[in-house]
Amino acid sequence: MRSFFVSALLGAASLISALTVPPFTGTVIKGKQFPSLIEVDLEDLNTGLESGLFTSVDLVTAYRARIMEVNSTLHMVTELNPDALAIAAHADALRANGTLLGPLHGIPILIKNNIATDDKMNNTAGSWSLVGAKVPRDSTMAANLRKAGAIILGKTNLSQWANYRSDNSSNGWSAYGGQTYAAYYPGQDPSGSSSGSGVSSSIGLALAALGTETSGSILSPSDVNNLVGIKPTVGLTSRYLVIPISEHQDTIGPMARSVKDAAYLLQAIAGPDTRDNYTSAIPWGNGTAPDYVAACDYNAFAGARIGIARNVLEVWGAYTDQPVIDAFWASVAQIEAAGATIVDANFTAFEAWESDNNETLVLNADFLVDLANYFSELSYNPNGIENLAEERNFTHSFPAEMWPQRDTLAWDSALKQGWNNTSPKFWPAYQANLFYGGPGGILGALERTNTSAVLLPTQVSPSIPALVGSPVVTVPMGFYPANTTVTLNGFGTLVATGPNVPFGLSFMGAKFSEADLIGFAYAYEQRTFHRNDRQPYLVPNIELGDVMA
Ligand SMILES: *[C@@H]1O[C@H](CO)[C@@H](O)[C@H](O)[C@H]1NC(C)=O
Ligand SMILES: *[C@@H]1O[C@H](CO)[C@@H](O)[C@H](O)[C@H]1NC(C)=O
Ligand SMILES: *[C@@H]1O[C@H](CO)[C@@H](O)[C@H](O)[C@H]1NC(C)=O
Ligand SMILES: *[C@@H]1O[C@H](CO)[C@@H](O)[C@H](O)[C@H]1NC(C)=O
Ligand SMILES: *[C@@H]1O[C@H](CO)[C@@H](O)[C@H](O)[C@H]1NC(C)=O
Ligand SMILES: *[C@@H]1O[C@H](CO)[C@@H](O)[C@H](O)[C@H]1NC(C)=O
Ligand SMILES: *[C@@H]1O[C@H](CO)[C@@H](O)[C@H](O)[C@H]1NC(C)=O
Ligand SMILES: *[C@@H]1O[C@H](CO)[C@@H](O)[C@H](O)[C@H]1NC(C)=O
Ligand SMILES: *[C@@H]1O[C@H](CO)[C@@H](O)[C@H](O)[C@H]1NC(C)=O
Ligand SMILES: *[C@@H]1O[C@H](CO)[C@@H](O)[C@H](O)[C@H]1NC(C)=O
Ligand SMILES: *[C@@H]1O[C@H](CO)[C@@H](O)[C@H](O)[C@H]1NC(C)=O
Ligand SMILES: CC(=O)N[C@H]1CO[C@H](CO)[C@@H](O)[C@@H]1O
Repeated sequence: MRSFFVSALLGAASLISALTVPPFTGTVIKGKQFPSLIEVDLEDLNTGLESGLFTSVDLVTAYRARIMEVNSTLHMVTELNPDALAIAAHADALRANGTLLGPLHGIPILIKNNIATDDKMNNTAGSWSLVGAKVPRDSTMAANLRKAGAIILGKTNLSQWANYRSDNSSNGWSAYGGQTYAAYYPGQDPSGSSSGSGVSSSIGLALAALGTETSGSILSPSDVNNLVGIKPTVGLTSRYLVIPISEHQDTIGPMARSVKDAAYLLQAIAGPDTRDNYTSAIPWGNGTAPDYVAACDYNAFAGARIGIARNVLEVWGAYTDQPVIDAFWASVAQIEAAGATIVDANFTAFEAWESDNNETLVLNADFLVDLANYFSELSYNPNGIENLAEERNFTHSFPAEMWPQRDTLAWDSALKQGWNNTSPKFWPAYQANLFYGGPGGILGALERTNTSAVLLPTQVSPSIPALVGSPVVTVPMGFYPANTTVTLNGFGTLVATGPNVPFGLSFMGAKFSEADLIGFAYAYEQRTFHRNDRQPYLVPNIELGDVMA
């Protein structure tokens, strides 16, 4: 099985190298040229909507058709919102009479299938146990999107339970949604756990998507799907009615094709929420929030001090491929040329952290409590599951959950641990995390070196900021070259690295410094535009012009 798969992929490799990449020709609408939906940004869409070139109904129709074109190959969307066309028609009616709810008015957005909506869509985290479950109201993320005028187009596939179930599963696989694949190489590992959000945003199946992150689940799929991903500070975006892993590490953020689009989305979803008291840490409270869109500044590097976690690069260099390292140092040179002062900003406790296991203790302890809390919020709970032990029983006895081929070792370990985040054992474990992420990690590095951001290749950036809930923004930095040897994931079913697979650059900052990070990410993106260096092997053909005939 494994060797058959590999040889099928080697055939695909010659296909890739033979690919001469055509520039996207876009579409003609009412005699006017309009960019392809894989290239449009929010401002393009708003120009088209405002000038009457097309409507939000046309947008929903086009995006749905594009989803149908590639869904049977990539499995990136688990359900479409049956009300999307009606919501779009309402947005069009509001626009026609001069009511605009904001820059996202009438714009289709996909959300990960762990962010609940009080509508006809399921919220499952990819598990059959939650199919049919109901929530008493929208999650705050969904409510904020709707308040901003966005159309929730559908739900994206994910690594089941946001990758907190198995030790031997594959990224982007869920029992309910099947196996998601990325679009830059046949059979490509989409990474996870916001896998479907990454694939969908990358090939233009919506303007952009929301993902969630505990450690890497926005950053890593943004990395391999050629996207900008913002992992916000824990507490900047409310987790209310988002299926949790850990209250100390979970956060929700945008995955988009440009920094500015990601900034528009962050503006719409960020802010305090009485239903998630971690949001009371937002330093500006209910006062004036930063303007993330205005933070997009071509000159952001002028006079900035930017750090490099050089010791992390050295320790993890062995696991990071040469094309990534080369692109990283080329990027550092460009950032310096753009006016930044570059200094070492080492994570002094990094090597000690590598052999520490307190993060697992904290996540296990949080998951036991936070998952039970989520179940208790449901207004309809189809299988009456109230806690992790019962969820594990369901999963072991429901054949479509594919147990034991896909194990439940993460849960076995949490249940075996036997204590949760109300135990006195929790505090020292959490304090250890705060040390490795704080004084010994990113926060200490920023403070000691008086820098505004620290750089790392995104492949190695998520772990340390995850420990303290600090923000990271990733931007496309390059692609593996055509002669890259194909390697498979641990499960043996997906292409982990191979020709044409994208990778990104991370800007890591202090808590609630998203506006600064967005500025740097924009200044880097506008100088490099690496997103456009290569194209996916699979792109839907249907454009707005095709659905408007
Ligand atoms: C995706 O494709 C499958 C198989 O072609 C189909 O059954 C399913 O309805 C599609 N899902 C969506 C959301 O379009
Ligand atoms: C605009 O249309 C919407 C939806 O039909 C309606 O609720 C609203 O009252 C209208 N506003 C104005 C100013 O006409
Ligand atoms: C939600 O799940 C139910 C039960 O399987 C299904 O009938 C329904 O179509 C799903 N909703 C959507 C929007 O796919
Ligand atoms: C936050 O809310 C949780 C339950 O929702 C509660 O256990 C905790 O004590 C609260 N923390 C603060 C600081 O209010
Ligand atoms: C924001 O306003 C809400 C309700 O008005 C209040 O409960 C909350 O404490 C305020 N949060 C902050 C950080 O000021
Ligand atoms: C950072 O770490 C690297 C690798 O261990 C080392 O060579 C360098 O001197 C360190 N920089 C500072 C400022 O400590
Ligand atoms: C957690 O951190 C403490 C303090 O640094 C350390 O003694 C302990 O060995 C760590 N536990 C694990 C499981 O790594
Ligand atoms: C957490 O641990 C406490 C103390 O052992 C226990 O009473 C409580 O039921 C546990 N909570 C959950 C959700 O398991
Ligand atoms: C799990 O299933 C076993 C065997 O069917 C049963 O004995 C046990 O009580 C169940 N545990 C929970 C928490 O439901
Ligand atoms: C996954 O692990 C379980 C045991 O934990 C094992 O039964 C199963 O065969 C493994 N699956 C694969 C594909 O290796
Ligand atoms: C790929 O080609 C580059 C030169 O274009 C070369 O430096 C590199 O070693 C080659 N890599 C492999 C894996 O053959
Ligand atoms: C809803 C949906 O798109 N489901 C698809 C998920 O992927 C599996 C294959 O892995 C398909 O069979 C489903 O149709």
